[in-house]
Amino acid sequence: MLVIFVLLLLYSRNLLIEMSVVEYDFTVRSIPSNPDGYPRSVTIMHHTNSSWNIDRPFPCPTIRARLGDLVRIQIRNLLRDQSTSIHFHGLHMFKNPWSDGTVHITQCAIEPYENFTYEFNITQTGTFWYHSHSAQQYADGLIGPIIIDGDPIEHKYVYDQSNDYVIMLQEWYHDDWPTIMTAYQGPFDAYPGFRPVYPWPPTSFLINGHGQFDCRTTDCTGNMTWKDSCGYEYPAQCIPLRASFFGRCNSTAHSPDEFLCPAGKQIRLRLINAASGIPFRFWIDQHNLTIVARDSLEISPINVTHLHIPIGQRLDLIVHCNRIPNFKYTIFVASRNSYKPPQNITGQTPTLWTWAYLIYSNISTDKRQIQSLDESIIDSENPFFEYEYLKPIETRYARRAIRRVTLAFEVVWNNRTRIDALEEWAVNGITFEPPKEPLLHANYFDGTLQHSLADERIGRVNNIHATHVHYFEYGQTYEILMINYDPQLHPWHLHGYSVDFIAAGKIPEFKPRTCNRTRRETNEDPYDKLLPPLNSTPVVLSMGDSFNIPPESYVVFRFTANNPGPWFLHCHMEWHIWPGMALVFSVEQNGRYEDLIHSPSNAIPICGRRKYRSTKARLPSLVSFSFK
Ligand SMILES: [Cu+2]
Repeated sequence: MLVIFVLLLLYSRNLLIEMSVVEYDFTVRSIPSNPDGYPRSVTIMHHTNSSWNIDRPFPCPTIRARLGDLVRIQIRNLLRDQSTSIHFHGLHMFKNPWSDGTVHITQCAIEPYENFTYEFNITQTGTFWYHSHSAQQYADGLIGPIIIDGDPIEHKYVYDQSNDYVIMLQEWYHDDWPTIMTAYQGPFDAYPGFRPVYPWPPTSFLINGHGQFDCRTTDCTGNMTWKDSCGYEYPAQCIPLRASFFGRCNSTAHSPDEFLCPAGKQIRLRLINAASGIPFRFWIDQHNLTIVARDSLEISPINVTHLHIPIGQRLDLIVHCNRIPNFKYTIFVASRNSYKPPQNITGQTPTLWTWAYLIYSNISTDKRQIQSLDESIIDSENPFFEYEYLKPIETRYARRAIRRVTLAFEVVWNNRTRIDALEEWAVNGITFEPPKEPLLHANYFDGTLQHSLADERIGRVNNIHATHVHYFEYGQTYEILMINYDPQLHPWHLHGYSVDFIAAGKIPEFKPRTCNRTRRETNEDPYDKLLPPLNSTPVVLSMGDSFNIPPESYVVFRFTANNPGPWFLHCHMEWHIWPGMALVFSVEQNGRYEDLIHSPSNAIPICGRRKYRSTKARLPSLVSFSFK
């Protein structure tokens, strides 16, 4: 990292802020590694001027800056056969969608052997993360933490810098994601007898890129199918597949991580769920957790014995080191099915878990306290945890909304038709298709998205395929009602914003599914009775950018459209985006972004239809990136 202290002094709210330019130069490549002991190819990013960490190639390097800094990140793509892009999850890129890093939406993919530079001002503090936003690439390893120093937690809670830990959680597979997606989305009877394979279950869980896989498990003939709620049976992934192409599996390749908790002190844990399909449970034997921030925003502190964390979310925790110091205490990371980690529950969602240790000194005895929580005293199944418990630090009221947008989503299975893939997802009946060029380019250069939208086509299961966009007028406040008709939870993420959640609950008057997969029509009447009027200012339950929508439930949020540009709203289960569980919020003024956002660098690559048009792209006239 290169920090240039240019000592730019800016006047901001009458305060002098010292602004630095923080520069990174990263290279993306694939290497062999064995995160859980099973060797395979992984996709990583490392400092260009130094080699990668052989033992722990990911999480990739931490990006660290302060409020007001200008961050410049050059990405060199040395992957031989994949394009890439980097999304800075939770950073709003205020009036600067050029650096949001979402392929198809805000930029062209960074092709093999090409470079791209992200440049943005830091306008928020706290815990964030970055990941590839190109295909399912981040699930192959391209993830890393972002820490913006100077947040309120630093000032309010006492802990040493050396006891400020990032804990990134992932689930892990033994095949790479291009292969997994081909199996999942491959057509029925691609060859006689082929059935699409659901990307479940994962083989292991990783804490900061390390896990332990039991290499003795070699039998692949067991009960590797699962049934959906309509009784259809699907092949599941076989664990552990086969001998690795890359060499021997070694269960003890990595010993569990240890986190030092000095007796009598406090530590900070920055918990980040960087999984591609798993909501995690997290707890530490014998220790209470104080949640102090959610999605980088300080919350009213709450003490819990355990917590749920959906994909994409960040929870900052303070832990008191106040137990008997000569024990090791287990840090548990489990799937959401059970708090009884050693027990394997067979069936659709087998319980997986992994662990690390909390130690009080580097000479802690090896006597371990292993004791799972007493399920009788914890609310282990509350799916509305984040809406009930993660409250803003001060009482906050949502702004009046001018309009409600309802987004109802469901799976539209294809197993009946046995044509194409296993499943497609639809939001309001629309299965998302990428546009013909990045939406940001279309609007900025031509003033309209229309010609960039994918050609609509009729789906096979009462759905249509289209580039699903909702339009919002700059400066206005809107209410979004999201309805999950599916019997599983989905973790959603909105780019560009933190939103105010004002309601969440089970779907009123819910009718069980009929299994014939006709599209559900949403009746808004029950919601009109249930929800506060649009012109009211209800109390905000929680704020964030990454949120869980529980099974057969609804979640309502309000947001003020003050950040112009095309912002992706999508399920963060990686295998749900591609089959269509996504849409775009386009925040514009009179249909345009141009006068509201910063100018792009004159070097932004163009792609898609623009590349082949006879008239040249209208390139910006400014020679350098400017901040208005
Ligand atoms: Cu999903």
